[in-house]
Amino acid sequence: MPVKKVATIWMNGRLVKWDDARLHVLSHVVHYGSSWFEGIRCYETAKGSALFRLDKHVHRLFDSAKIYRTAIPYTEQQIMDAIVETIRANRLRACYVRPVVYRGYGDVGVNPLNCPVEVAIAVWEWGAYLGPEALREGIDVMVSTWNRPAPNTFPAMAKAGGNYLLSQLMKVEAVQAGFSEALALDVHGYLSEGTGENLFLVKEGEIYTPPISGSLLPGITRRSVLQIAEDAGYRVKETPIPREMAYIADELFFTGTAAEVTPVRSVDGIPVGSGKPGPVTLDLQKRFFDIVKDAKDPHQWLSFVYSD
Ligand code: PPE
Repeated sequence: MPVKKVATIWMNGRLVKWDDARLHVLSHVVHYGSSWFEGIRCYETAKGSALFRLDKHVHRLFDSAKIYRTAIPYTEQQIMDAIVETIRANRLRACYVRPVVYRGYGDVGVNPLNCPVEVAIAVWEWGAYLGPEALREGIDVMVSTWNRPAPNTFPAMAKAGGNYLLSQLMKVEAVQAGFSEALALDVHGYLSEGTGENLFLVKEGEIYTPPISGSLLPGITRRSVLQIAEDAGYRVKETPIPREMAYIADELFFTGTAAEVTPVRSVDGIPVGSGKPGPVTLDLQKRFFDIVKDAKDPHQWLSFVYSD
């Protein structure tokens, strides 16, 4: 689905026309994957347009760059303000926000240090990530033949552009085999995450998710769903999970900014539980949407974009 254009994109401190947000083909990022990015959703809530956990996302962007010894030439507050400014300039009520930091045009060669650190923020309207039915009906996934990176190789805690080459290998394999999404194992064979989502499963009333040592992005939706589950009185465990748990779980679901809370109805052709989204998944999905749609926000996770 092509991106729905809006008027402007924020680039290095100013708003430029959508079609003018370009970079040079010899930019470092094009050759060596040197970018760090975020995905943030702005929801049209009952109390007005609001960004979900803006501060956490912007902080993770700075953490991602820090791992790569890259200084972003703005403060976190300036990036948060620029995000709000970009949404307002495009008069959007609900949208997806993509801030990206990248090494631009300077030297060619692996060493990034002589290439400028540039920042852009794009916003556009983005619906359900895995298709309109996915949130209601659940999706079919396959365990990828590719593994997540081993410790001390590609840092999974950085949301770096280069990491998504692996996600692409997994996604293309899954889609070409007729699945919606891939589920990846870490190098030890434990369940890790999807190509752009964290994984949860439910077994005998308890909720499980792999720990951050499981080669995964520490998702902000993951952290939020863990909190929502605890608030609701569920027992939650962050623990290594063997592959076969995915086949015998009562329920399985993905979380992510784009994917929100998406039920998984089969793994490798084996139905998860009854083969339909389960009650715990649907309860957590509802509690998540109560926050972002109805603005029932006990933890102050929403920041409002317009003052009207
Ligand atoms: N794991 C990966 C690999 C990942 O990319 C994401 C977000 C998550 C987990 C969930 O993290 P969080 O959004 O903080 O809950 N993936 C983003 C990009 C998706 C894309 O196709 O682009 C997203 O959901 O915005």
